[in-house]
Amino acid sequence: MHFLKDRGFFLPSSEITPRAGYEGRRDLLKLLAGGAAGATLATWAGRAAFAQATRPGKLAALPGARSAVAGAVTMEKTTSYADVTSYNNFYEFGTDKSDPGRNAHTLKTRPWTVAIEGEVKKPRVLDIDELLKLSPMEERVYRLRCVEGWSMVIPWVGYSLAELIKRVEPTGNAKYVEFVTLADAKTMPHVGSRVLDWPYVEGLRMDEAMHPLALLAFGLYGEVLPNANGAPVRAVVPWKYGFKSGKSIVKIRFVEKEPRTSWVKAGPQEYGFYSNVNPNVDHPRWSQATERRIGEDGLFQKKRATLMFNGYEAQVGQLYAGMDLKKFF
Ligand SMILES: Nc1nc2c(c(=O)[nH]1)N[C@H]1C(S)=C(S)[C@@H](COP(=O)(O)O)O[C@H]1N2
Ligand SMILES: [Mo]
Repeated sequence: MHFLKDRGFFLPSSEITPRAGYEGRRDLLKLLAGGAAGATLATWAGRAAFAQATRPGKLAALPGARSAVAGAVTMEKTTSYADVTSYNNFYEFGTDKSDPGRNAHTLKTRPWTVAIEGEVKKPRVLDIDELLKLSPMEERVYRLRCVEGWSMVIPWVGYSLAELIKRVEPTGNAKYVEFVTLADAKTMPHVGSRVLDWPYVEGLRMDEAMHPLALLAFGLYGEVLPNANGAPVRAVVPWKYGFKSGKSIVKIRFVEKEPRTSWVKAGPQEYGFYSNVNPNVDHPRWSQATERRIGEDGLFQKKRATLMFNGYEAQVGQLYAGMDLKKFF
């Protein structure tokens, strides 16, 4: 393949964590638990820290070293794998939260390619298995806050979107990045329904997309993404409402004009392009001041206060300095 000759685009193979290394980690964990941690093991563990929770063992392993990016690992308790994979929004499979978990088994995640197009010096079509090797995998434990008022804490596996962007070399005309996701009526039963304009499209301003917290995710809980969560590759933008994080991406386009995104098309008064989590800007039909953490909904459980930029203000607030966030909601 021609682009493999392109030195520096992909990781050298020595940098890719071999699967055997990951499998060995479970034995290592047992050793550590038994108090047998030695100096050699400590070095090794430092290179590949592990998820807060153990691997569910349902899908192929996808380990990631704990991210060193500022703010990338919240210490909050993670939402259970069962909740993360059965309470979803993925309208291509139905609008009920339980639909993706029940219906997304029909999604075919191989073969899969992601086309990089538009205002870039190196447009190309990347096979998913090449995209996986582009940069070392990191574990990021992010809050995800849905515009509907619920939230989760999820240990994702992936690398900064910036790693891909740097390698394709955007031109000076690239002001926005558009994510186009799969719309295949044969495998996605709800595509064709009139709830949204398909394909599902999302977008970011270039500086947002280049922020190290903007993640290209391939896995969660140390395994590849379940179909319901947007396999084989999705965006995760933790300071924005969940819908900005497009699932099952097939195209990444660099463009000059603000992309017309699916939710803005569906309801421009309700969903803006920016969609930064902002407790001070109500949705026209409900308050955004509080949220319900999935898994904590006991009868007397208090709602949580929603944080500005979903708690990532220290990291991303500067991107919006001088902008009226009521106007650019
Ligand atoms: N292609 C696609 N991506 C999507 C959606 C969708 O319907 N289709 N829903 C979004 C919404 S509204 C949310 S809250 C998150 C949910 O991600 P999760 O189900 O993995 O928690 O995915 C986002 N990405
Ligand atoms: Mo959402």
